[in-house]
Amino acid sequence: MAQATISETHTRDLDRDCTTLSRHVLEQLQSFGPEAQDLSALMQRIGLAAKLIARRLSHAGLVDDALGFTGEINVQGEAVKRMDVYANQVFISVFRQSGLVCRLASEEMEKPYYIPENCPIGRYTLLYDPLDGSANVDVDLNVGSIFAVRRQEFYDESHEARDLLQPGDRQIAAGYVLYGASTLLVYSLGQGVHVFVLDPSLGEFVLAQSDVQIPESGQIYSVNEGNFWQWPEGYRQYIREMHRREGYSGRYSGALVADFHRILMQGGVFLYPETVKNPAGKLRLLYEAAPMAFLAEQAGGKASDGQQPILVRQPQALHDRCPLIIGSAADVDFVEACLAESVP
Ligand code: AFP
Repeated sequence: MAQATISETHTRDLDRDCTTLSRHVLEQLQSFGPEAQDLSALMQRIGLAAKLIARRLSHAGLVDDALGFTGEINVQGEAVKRMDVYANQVFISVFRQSGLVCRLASEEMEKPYYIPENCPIGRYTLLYDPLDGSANVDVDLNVGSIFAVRRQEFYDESHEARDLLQPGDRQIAAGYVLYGASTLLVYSLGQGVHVFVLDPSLGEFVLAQSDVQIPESGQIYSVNEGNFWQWPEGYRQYIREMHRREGYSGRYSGALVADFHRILMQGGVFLYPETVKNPAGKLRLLYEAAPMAFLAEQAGGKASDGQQPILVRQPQALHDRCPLIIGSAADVDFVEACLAESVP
């Protein structure tokens, strides 16, 4: 086989290092038009938010006021962590004076946050979970950020974000950041799923894998089995079946981003069923389930609430919750079949 010349090797390495988020968006959209420029700049800002959050997480144990709770309760009725507040504020700060996003909606804010100076030209809304799995922060385990981008239809606050109450198939981009052994950013513009790794020496997210496909099936199931007796019977039947099969492993970290990333790479299924405590499910539709469902479908997988695909589920309110079954197509089908069988 012919050896690559030194100059060919340099060109290949440099090309790889230069495939940053902003360049990748332009390549994907094959355009330098205004929409492509906006989305490219928007992804770059999300990358900046991710770097700021990763930086703080990397030495949180040494920073006063980085760990623990604030003493407040958020709109979801959950105790707010200091890192939740910081991460939420990071997204607001990076989008100020950007001209890109007029409105931000997050798990941590009861109502959408308007950035008036951006509104005359900012045509998008960013929905996000700033720090998914934040209970993991204090024990130095994986956490993530989840985001989705939608086109904005109304530009004043009196409409109360009614345009956001539309199914997830209206998302134009979605992704997540995984703060793990390395910091990863995974995103899709509706043209496949692509993985970027933060190269600390460059301070840039660099393309590591493009067009990731979820395996058709896998041997991992990811669920909080502590809730077993709170689930509908169909989920219990599915888990009993997994216990009987050889080669299957349960893996659960308490952070959707981390658990989904494993499934994306290795196949299998993540489940968060409805429970007695959370009869509508625990995960938030608009900024957790829908962005992940967008990615799953783009990677050839599936995402369901047990009755219908997540991407067609109609939200009734900004902070709606839903059950989530997501991952390899064959595994999601099998969970749905167990649910259908158990219906009296
Ligand atoms: P936060 O986003 O409030 O940190 O919640 C994390 C999460 O929504 C999701 O990432 C996990 O999969 C799930 O909750 C864990 O919940 P349990 O602790 O009930 O298993």
